[in-house]
Amino acid sequence: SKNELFFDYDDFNNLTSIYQEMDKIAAKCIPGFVCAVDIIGTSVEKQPIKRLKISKNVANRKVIWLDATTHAREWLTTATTFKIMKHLQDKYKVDPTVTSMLDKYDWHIIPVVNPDGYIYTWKGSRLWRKNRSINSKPTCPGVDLNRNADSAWGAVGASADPCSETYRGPSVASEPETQALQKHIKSLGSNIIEFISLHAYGNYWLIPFGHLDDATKKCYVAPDAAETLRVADAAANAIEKVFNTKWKRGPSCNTIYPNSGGMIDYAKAKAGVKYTTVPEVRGNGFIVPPAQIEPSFKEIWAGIVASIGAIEKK
Ligand code: ING
Ligand code: ZN
Repeated sequence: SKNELFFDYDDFNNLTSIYQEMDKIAAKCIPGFVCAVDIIGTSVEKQPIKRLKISKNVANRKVIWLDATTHAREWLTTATTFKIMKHLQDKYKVDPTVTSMLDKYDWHIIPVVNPDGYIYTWKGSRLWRKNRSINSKPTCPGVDLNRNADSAWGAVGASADPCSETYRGPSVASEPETQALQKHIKSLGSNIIEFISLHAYGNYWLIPFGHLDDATKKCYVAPDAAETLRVADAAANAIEKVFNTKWKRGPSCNTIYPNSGGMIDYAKAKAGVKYTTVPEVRGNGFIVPPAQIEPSFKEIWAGIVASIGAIEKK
């Protein structure tokens, strides 16, 4: 957007505009709901990590967790969360699906998990992925925040080299951004009906796990793998119908590549969240035209609605 304080839902926006728009959404909360923007943690460079909560303020209500831009360059994911926030706000008591998604669940939305990285991409390094921490090689800053979490940390598909794009960090959950997310995920625990962490790109609905089985050295298969795949299938099939596209689905380990220290694996293995997912939004690159924002919203919304429907029908 041209004016730095003007928020455009059909364009990409800088962090200042994003945080201002979250406050605006909270200020005109949906009637009957309580909205809050909370700072759930502080980044390496002291930026707040902000979460919009749309709730009924009833203890132990189930929560839909939605986050984006763990990786700085994945701008379409943040834009998609804003379309979802606006849809919730504009269509309550207008669209029956929106009404039920709000009447049944609180929403916790973190549009930018990695504010330092996001700011850096706006300063010209458009393809930056990691956060901005200074490590043992000062010429190579940044930790991959999706390799730093406390789940199989330091194993396959993550690097010990600070210069790598998938640097795992000096120790497990070393980064303040990781710590902030883990703390809030853990405190909600099984109250989270579905943990959704948007990434870009490639049309995937990914579920745990990323790591290998110690004994077989093949991709680890969770005891409830068939059930979580049933839900991923429901999501991916619903998305495919929106624009007649193909979406792959399945455990990250064998659907894209083996990995460790991922946040969806932490949420499932360490915080007791049964259904966790990384949808990889549409596109074939990180730099996409703003015209992709609305179709991405339509797809991800369809996936969320279908996955929640499948979870409810268990
Ligand atoms: N993809 C994810 C990444 O961190 C992923 C894939 C999903 C990893 C789930 C771990 C767990 O590499 C992108 N595009 O970042
Ligand atoms: Zn990513």
